[in-house]
Amino acid sequence: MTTRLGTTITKKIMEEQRQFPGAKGDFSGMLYELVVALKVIAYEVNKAGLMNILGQAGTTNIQGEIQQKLDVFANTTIIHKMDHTGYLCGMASEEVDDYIPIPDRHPQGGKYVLLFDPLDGSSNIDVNVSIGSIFSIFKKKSTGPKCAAEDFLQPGNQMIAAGYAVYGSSTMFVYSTGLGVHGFTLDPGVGEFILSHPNIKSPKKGGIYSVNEGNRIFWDDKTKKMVDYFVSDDKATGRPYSSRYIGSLVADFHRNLTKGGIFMYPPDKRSPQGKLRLMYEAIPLAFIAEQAGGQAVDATGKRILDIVPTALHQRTALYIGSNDDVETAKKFLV
Ligand code: P6P
Repeated sequence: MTTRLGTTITKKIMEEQRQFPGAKGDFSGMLYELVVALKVIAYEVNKAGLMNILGQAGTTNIQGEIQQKLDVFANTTIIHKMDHTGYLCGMASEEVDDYIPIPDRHPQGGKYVLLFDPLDGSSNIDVNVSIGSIFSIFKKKSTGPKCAAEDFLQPGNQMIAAGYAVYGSSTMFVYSTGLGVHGFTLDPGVGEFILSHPNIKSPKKGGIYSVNEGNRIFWDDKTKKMVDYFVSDDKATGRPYSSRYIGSLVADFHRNLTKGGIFMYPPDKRSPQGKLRLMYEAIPLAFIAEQAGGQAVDATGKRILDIVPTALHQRTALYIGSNDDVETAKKFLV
């Protein structure tokens, strides 16, 4: 519905559902539930400083990373919100070793799988810097009521929807079902996401580059030359670019999505495969970037959405953002 508030996310999801002939509302219902889970996480994140929910949880995740209390909270919130909806046959989380089947006590036979990073940018949680949640949604491919590994290891070009929440100066929800990228801002007074950034398109060429320069000594020469290009003096091509790096992928990505620019996480001596995770970081953001007119490639210049995954938590290098800036980066990769 459109009220004095503007277009609610419910209205936008329904509008989009009508563009999919034969849609019965399962996907829409699933997205509604996911949005509620993200609102709960936003509420906790925004008052974290006032509660005993900051700091470390005293556990580590599959990645070997020390879990923050909010990491565990966000992960549990999404799992418990989504596992009994009947829409999913399984889930996969950055925080959990293997995929998460739907418990037998809950409705079975869901048509979708959900993969997510429940709280990305954990190192920034306790210092009040923007963090986010990222998700990918695929259609179940395997036969039978339960999901199988093949349902989770699909290339991004099979994805049906992706998005993220960014918990910053305001809470935003950005998603795409393949019909463009739409951004919603949470009205905390009403508790509803209102359409604030319809049909986001990234500038074809930006003026920002985002990379952790502290890793320079671990880079190969191609990477050093690429980054040096963006900071060389050449007015005709708008260089030097400005450096902006928050250390929260969602926040860095969201800024570049709207303002234009390129985010790079190259492979290096410490992370030869790259640091970021393919299934629930690179692929969903690549889907969004392409829907907004940008692109995303790995260290070989290959389209992220065409990578055929072989492992749930596999990592990748990532060069993502404005079309022309990623095109420039590709020239240094080959
Ligand atoms: P570095 C956060 O831990 C994260 O996974 C992404 O959100 C972020 O882009 C990246 O790692 C930052 O890594 O090595 O620059 O601290």
